[in-house]
Amino acid sequence: VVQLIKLGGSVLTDKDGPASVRNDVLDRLAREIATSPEPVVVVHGAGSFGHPLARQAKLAAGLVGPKSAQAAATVHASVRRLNLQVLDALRRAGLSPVTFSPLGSFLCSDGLPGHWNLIPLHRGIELGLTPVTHGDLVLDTARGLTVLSGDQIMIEMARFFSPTRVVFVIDQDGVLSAPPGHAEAELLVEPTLLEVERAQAFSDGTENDATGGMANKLAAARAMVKRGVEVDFVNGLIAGRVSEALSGATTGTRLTPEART
Ligand code: IP8
Repeated sequence: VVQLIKLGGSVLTDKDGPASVRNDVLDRLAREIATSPEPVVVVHGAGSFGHPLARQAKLAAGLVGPKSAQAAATVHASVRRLNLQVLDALRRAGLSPVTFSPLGSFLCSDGLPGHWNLIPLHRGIELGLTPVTHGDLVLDTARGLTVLSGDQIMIEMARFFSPTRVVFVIDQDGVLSAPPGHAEAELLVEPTLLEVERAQAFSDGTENDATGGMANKLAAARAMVKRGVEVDFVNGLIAGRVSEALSGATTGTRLTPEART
C-alpha cells in the first residue's frame, strides 16, 4: 500500500514571483514525508517555475505559434530545475527519490492523459525508491503539446496504485467554501461532494494558473473520492500538518467516500 502526495507549486514557490524555491518549506516538507509509515509517491506542481511562462505562451492550447516549441522547451527545462531541487531535499531527508518524467511517458489526446505504464514506479517502490513526478509539458495527439497538471497525474496514479490516502498539500488550511479573502470563505472540514462541487464552481477561473488552479484540484479530488479513495487537503506552510495527514490524522479538509452526497 502506498500514499500519494501532491506538493502544490504555490507551497514550494511564490507562484507570482520569480522562479525560486522556498527552501526552508521544501526541506521541512521532505522531512515530514520521510516520516510516513507507508511508501509515498510524490507528485509536485510547477509553481513559478512553470505557470507564468506556460500561461503567457498559451501552451495549454498546444503549439499555437512559431515560438511555441521554444517556449515549451524553456518551461520544461525550468520545471526540471525545480524537480532537481525536490529530489535533493528528499535525499537530504534520507529518502531515495527518483524521477519518472511525464514528458517521456505520457501521450495526451486533446488534453486528456492517455495510458502511462506505471509498473516501473511500482517496481521502484519495491526496491525502496521513492518515485517522484511532476506537472509538465507532454506530447498531445491533437495539440502537438499540452500542459499536464500534477493534479491530473494524481488521478492516473490513484487509479493504478489504489492508495490508502491521497494528500494535496496547498497554501491554505484546506478547501474553503469560497475563494480566500471572500466574505463567505470558511474552511470545509469534512464536506459532502456537493459542497466540494460548489467550492469548485466558485474558484473556477479566479486564479493565475496554466492548469486551472484550485478548481482543477477539486475536480481531481472528486474523481478519486468517487472511486473510493480518501483525499486530504492540508496546509504545507504550517509545520506538522503533512506528517500528521500521512499518519492518518485529519488536519485540514478530508473528503471521504462515505460522505458522498
Ligand atoms: O502545477 C503544471 O503543473 P501543476 C505544469 O501541477 C506546468 O498544475 C508546466 C505549468
